[in-house]
Amino acid sequence: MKRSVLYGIIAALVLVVIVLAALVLSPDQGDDQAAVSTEQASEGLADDASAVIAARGLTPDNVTAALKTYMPSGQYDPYMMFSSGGHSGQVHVIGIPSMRLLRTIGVFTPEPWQGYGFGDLGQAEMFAEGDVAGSPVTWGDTHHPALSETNASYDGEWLFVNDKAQSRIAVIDLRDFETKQIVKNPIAMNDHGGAFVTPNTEWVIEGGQYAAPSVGSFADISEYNDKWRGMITFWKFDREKGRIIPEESFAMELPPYWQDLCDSGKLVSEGWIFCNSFNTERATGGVGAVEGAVPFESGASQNDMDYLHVIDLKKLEQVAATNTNQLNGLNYVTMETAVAENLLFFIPEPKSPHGIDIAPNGDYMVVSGKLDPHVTIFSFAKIQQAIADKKWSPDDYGIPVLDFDSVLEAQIELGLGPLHTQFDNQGYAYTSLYLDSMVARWTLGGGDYAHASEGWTLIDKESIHYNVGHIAAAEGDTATPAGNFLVSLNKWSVDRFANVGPLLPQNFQLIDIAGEGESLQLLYDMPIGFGEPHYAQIMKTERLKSIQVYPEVGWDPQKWAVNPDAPKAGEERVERDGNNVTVYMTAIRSHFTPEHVSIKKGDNVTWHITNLERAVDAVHGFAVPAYNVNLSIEPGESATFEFVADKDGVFSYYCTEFCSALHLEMTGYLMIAPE
Ligand code: CUK
Ligand code: CUA
Repeated sequence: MKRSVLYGIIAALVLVVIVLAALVLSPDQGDDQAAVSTEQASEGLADDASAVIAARGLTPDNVTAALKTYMPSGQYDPYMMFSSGGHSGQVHVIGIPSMRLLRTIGVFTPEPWQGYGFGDLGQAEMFAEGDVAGSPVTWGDTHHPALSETNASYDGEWLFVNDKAQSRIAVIDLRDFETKQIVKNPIAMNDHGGAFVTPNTEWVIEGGQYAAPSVGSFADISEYNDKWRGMITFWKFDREKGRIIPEESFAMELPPYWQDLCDSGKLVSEGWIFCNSFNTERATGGVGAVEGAVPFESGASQNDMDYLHVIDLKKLEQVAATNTNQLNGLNYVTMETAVAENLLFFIPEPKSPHGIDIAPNGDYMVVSGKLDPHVTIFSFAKIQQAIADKKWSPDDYGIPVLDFDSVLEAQIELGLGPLHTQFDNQGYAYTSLYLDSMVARWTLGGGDYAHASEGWTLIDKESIHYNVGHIAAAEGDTATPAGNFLVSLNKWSVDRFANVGPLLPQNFQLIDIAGEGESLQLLYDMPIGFGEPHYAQIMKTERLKSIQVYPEVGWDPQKWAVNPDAPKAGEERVERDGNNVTVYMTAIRSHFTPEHVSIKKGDNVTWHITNLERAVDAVHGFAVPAYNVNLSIEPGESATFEFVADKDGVFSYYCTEFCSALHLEMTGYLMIAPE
């Protein structure tokens, strides 16, 4: 084909996609320019666009993908993805479909730009609540962010995330995108099946991972079966207070299988909780000649079936309410009680499974068996029937194991290494295939789903770069999936981006899932050079109700109220009471008041700063060298830090945000005289 003919075809295609894009990218947000009409698009644009396409050597698919992801300057993404940051300990907020990084939220790890964890007293107290066995720990391994839900749909208010490394749960406030609470689980050292929420966020679920004796206790590994335990914890969330209430929370003792991911039932299955497990072999590891045993990787992969844990949370809540047994101060329901009260059932599930995901109507439970090429679908109605019929036999701990065949709905062979499943608004499900490096689309073959008449059928497989872990579809784990987009969260990224050294970025790949049938299209690669995200949730941006300026001057974001000690304009001062010095400082463009703070070595210093600004954007930072103080004080916020003046000298404090033309002048001297 002649080049000119080819360009003509491409130009025609461009026109088609421009029209499509004008429909897809609704111009209703943040922009007062009217969208161009089809005729306007065709005039003038075609020649320029085809020249660019030719110069860059783009294919028609490339051009379509570019137009579907491009957000013109000033337009907002219709979706926001909240991604875990793995062992960066943070959460990252990314616009969809543009894949623009909007915000990093400091969670378990101090984050300097947000002045998070560098002196602020409220934050220091919060971090201290998350101390592990009495030791401060300044990192975490975030795996599963969970947006708060109302009636099994996201409500845009709160975000929870777990720390796998230390068994902690953090509460993030989506009014200001700041972490407000870190809770350490007193009975477990690590977790994995968290955070997940119940459909109205009454409970934040934290499932265990590697069985162990409870925190602070020791039992030899030879006593694994009797003294080591798994766990699941239900943290009570108080929406009014915006906090988890440990005193109203409880845990349930589980056999020392390795519990994995969990999910909450919803709609018909509301009140039931489902968690995978692996290592039901109870392998205790030990490699080769040195330790004389079978390593975990093979020891924990012997059984063809592991156990899906099915928990009757409604009943468990009632039992926990009158339960007097405690472990390390946490209300602890034993396995004995669980068996006696029929709180816990197992279902055999193939094979060393990873993800458990509940279909949008709550009627089907989808298990991905890492070492099995199928997804296995259980029916909630059949589970209820099997429980009513007592179709079970006990495991070694007396827990009833339901009969596999009587609860099975379907199995679909998808490919190698199925891990996680998401759903859309068209009656399709999507499963990541780690070993195949693909995302499979299949039909929900029962219930009221749109493709039920086609049965449980594999429809399409889209190749992704490789090593996909989780996938996240827009609102794809709620009762109201949005469809449109899915992100494949791939591990590492060999050959995909310019070399930045031996530690490779991860790779998020955006996939268009809006069409039907075999229409999946890969749109965009986003390198993630700041952690290894595991799961992410994608929410409609319009659900957010976040603020831009704190409600009143002197605001304490931690307490969500005005701090009575917050310095006020005109009342700035330095007070001394013996060795105790209190600084009352304000910040407004472009000065701190006072600009001189003169104290003595050995003083105990409490320092309050209020940002008096009411304008959106007018953030000031505050940094003091040598004392490891670094704050971000957003409009209206008041912050406090404390230190002992153990070094004399002159320390220039300054504003770290480029806040005005005279930002460099926004400084002052802390003068600490020798004793
Ligand atoms: S896990 Cu990492 S890919 Cu922690 Cu949810 Cu599956
Ligand atoms: Cu305030 Cu720079």
